Amino acid sequence: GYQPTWWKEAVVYQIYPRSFNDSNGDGIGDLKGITSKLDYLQNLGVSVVWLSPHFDSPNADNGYDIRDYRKVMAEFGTMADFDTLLASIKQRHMRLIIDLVVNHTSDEHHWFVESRSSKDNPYRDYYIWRPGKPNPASPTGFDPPNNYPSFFSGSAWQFDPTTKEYYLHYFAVKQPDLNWDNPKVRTEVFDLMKFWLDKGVDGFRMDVIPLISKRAGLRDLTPDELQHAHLVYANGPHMNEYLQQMNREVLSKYDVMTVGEALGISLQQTPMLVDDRRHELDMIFNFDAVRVNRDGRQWNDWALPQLKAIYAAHARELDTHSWDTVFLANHDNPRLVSSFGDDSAAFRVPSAKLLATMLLTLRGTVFLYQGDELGMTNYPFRTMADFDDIEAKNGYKADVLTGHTSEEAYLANLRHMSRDNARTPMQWDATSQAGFTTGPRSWLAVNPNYTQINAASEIKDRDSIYSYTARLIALRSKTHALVYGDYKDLDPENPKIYAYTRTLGADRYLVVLNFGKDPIAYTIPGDIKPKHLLMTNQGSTEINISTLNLKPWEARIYIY
Ligand code: TEU
Ligand code: CA
Repeated sequence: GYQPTWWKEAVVYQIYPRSFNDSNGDGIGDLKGITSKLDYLQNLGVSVVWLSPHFDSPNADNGYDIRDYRKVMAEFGTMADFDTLLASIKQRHMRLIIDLVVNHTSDEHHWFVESRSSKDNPYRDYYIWRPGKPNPASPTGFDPPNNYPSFFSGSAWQFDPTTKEYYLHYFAVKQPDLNWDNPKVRTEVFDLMKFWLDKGVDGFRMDVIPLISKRAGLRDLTPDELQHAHLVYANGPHMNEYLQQMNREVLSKYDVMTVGEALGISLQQTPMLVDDRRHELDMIFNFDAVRVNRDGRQWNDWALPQLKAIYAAHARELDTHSWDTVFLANHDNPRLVSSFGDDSAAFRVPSAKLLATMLLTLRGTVFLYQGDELGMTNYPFRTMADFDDIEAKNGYKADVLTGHTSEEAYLANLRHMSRDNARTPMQWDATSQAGFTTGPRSWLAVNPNYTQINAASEIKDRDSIYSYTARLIALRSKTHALVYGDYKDLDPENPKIYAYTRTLGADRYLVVLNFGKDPIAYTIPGDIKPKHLLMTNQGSTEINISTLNLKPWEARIYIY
């Protein structure tokens, strides 16, 4: 049996507000801009919007560095604009979840301003301060307390001259980590969560939530651990205890959904966060699939059986008590069609549709990223000046300026991997700046392919990626078998075809995906006879046969 639940059936659409729609011509997307596009989202058929951070921030990391959790970022508008957005979403019977970024704050948050001012300040213990190791040869007189690396290059420790101690920052220097072992910090976080829940938001996406509990003693990492520090940073000794307290004191009092961004958590560990008998989170994002094409920071070729093996592991490790998520893109990853499909002129449209078919027929709550419903692509970056992202810029200093990597190699990798690929403005129409802004420029350059790839032309075209995605969402939304049904991979080793079934009682669905540019005559394993063709991205009509003549990047959904 299964328990129908709104958030299990949800199709979530992620909005990166800076890049979605600019209402006042300053080149920066804003809340009013989002509100004016809600019909677009409703017509697409998504049921939940996830808004990346909209809080007051100096934008060292585009809002993932929060200065005031109860204030709207001035560039995005006012609290009244937020209230209007929320009310307008609810009016359309959709829901809104917001980003909860509480592993760290901005260094401009007043807690940190106080904390760094003296060792006996009441906020000192809100953050993680340690004395350095004395070293007369170092300019400050000290070395960092341990060898922890930051995700954004260099040490995870920053020396602060006022008190001559170091503070911990897993991400940017301007993102000091909160000390969750301090009960006052937990109370502050729970209070700010209630502030937004009482306004009516429907839940949270929780940024790097497995990192909140730090290892006792903060010992040095071994050379091996240094290769994957996130595995040590995640899943600390009190993580589950703090999440249970959060659930007890806050989440359990509201009808909301939670999804943790689970950096460093393996599929095997996933039930430790999401098993519904534990009362922690509803679901998490596991990175195995979205990062099958990289090794650390390096872009890597990937093969279809690897991806299938990951989805098989999802099915194996998550039982009926642990709900899953399905996603292959977000604001931290390159564009869906460029990474997992083929963004060449010949195959961009069918491969984007194939990927949408896969995402919307796998098991778990589906998360779509803005622009992927149009088949937006990676950006043709030429020089370092084209990038905005702190990760790309810090990496350049750490890798290229030190001579470890050549500029060409670094740029070539960034073209595949850079987070800015996904952050270029939404392509609304073929007018200047893609209709994103009425101003002369946008904060990050618009992809020059906007004259071909844009919402205005796709909305009116029944064969567009947008229209096809809308039909898929409608199908999934009314089909419990595609949400709750069992998943079975029919042909795990096949290097080109991904064929699987989703079944719930008597309802039986077959999905066949040709992952590549070769046409293939494919014989369906077992004695599955496709009876009724529900969706195809290539206009085929074949039914009642066991060998399918698949065109390049063809996707089909059958009832059998
Ligand atoms: O991301 C954390 C994360 O795990 C990454 O995808 C991260 O971007 C990458 O590992 C860096 O190498 C979250 C947010 O989604 C991201 O935008 C923020 O930059 C980060 O946390 C810090 O808040
Ligand atoms: Ca604006």
